[in-house]
Amino acid sequence: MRVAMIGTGYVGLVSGACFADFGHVVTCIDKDPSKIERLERGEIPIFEPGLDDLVARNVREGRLFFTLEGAQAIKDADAVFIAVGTPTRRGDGHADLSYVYAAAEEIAGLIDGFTVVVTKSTVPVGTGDEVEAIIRKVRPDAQFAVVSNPEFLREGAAIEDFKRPDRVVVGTDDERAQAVMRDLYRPLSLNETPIVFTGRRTSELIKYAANAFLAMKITFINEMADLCEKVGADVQSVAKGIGLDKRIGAKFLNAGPGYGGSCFPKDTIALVKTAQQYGAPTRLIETTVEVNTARKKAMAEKVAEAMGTRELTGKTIGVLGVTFKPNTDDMRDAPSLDILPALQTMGAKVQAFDPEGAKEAAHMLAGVEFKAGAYDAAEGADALVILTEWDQFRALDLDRLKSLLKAPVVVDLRNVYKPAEMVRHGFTYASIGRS
Ligand code: UPG
Repeated sequence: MRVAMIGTGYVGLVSGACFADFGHVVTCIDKDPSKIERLERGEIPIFEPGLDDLVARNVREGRLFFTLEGAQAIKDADAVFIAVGTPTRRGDGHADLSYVYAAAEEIAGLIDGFTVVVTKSTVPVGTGDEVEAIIRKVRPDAQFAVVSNPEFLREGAAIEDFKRPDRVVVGTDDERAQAVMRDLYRPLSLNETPIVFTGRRTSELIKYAANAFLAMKITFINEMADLCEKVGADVQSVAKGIGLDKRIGAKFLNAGPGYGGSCFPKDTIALVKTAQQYGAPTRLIETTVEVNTARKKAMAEKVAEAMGTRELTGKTIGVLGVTFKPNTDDMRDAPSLDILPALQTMGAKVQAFDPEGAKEAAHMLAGVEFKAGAYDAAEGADALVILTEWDQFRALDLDRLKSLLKAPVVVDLRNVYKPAEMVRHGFTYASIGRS
């Protein structure tokens, strides 16, 4: 199969490389010349484990191409994927679809022979109808079908999620398009991955419903954690105790500083807006958004509380991890973007270390001093905050850490360490939902 992938952001690049690895011939198209130049040189613009090798191998073996000029690839393609950004629109919280519609216009003038146009981008219900209308208007005679095929890729584990997904969702009633989609994902039939064929609008909604449900699940356990702290219970045991019930499931029950990232914050807000627009408000998700926003701010208070003061002037706080999760350099909607400025507003000086995110974070976190390693971030600090659970923070030399800190206060917002162990090492230790 020949695939054209419009957009070489996170989703486009991972999907393009994985489809090439499935044996298809994939051309990734982007309007940003510097990005295409870098990709052609084999440089990957994002940090995603395994992606550099996957891209290099498929380029070498002649299945993966990058170009600024996508016209020929779109003409030749059996399937053209739209994998462009759908950021929150300034002012009203709806998803900004201008890049999706621009891609549809571009495709419209080029498709040749029966072509499946696939929206991979996360798009509100009804966007597929609009994409179809745009193409139909330009080319009333064109043979094409617009399909919704949402991605469920976690950053940091995206290749695994693409190649071994729990399911693939394909939204189209067109049988020819269904056959093309089945062929594209054929390697997954080996491990019997279910492909859920459904209507296009349903598929578009599945994506938002999935992310909103996961965001709600995290927010639920975060509220349980707060309650645990008050009543002297342990949130990790609560999570285990409920998660073993298969109706609930064990995943996404890690309490923390609030969810962040490129998807949950934007998609929950967009779903709330769509639901309001259609007169069917999703109150649970509205509350989830509110609770999560407040939580990120409350984390700065938690740090101050652990330090036993509200006045942080003259205090230095060391921070480990600023990206929204480990194994990524992505800073989009990272909790650090709320928590660190709040600490600074309270008067603190912040020094931080992140294994991959420092470069990106440096210009988003004004006044934060980035250090070369975890121990450097701890040195001379009045408290150390663990904000992102990178593996390398899981086995720190606690005695060394204690000797470097000015005051032995550790605020572990990811429950990386065991309270008893930290107390044994002489730390004042605060974590999430554990006494
Ligand atoms: N998080 C928690 N506790 C948990 C699990 C996650 O606090 O138990 C936080 C995590 O720290 C992060 C956020 O939730 O801030 C999102 O994490 P995760 O879902 O692992 O990362 P994403 O890469 O944002 O992936 C989500 C969906 C994925 C979807 C993608 C884009 O998991 O299926 O494709 O968003 O829509």
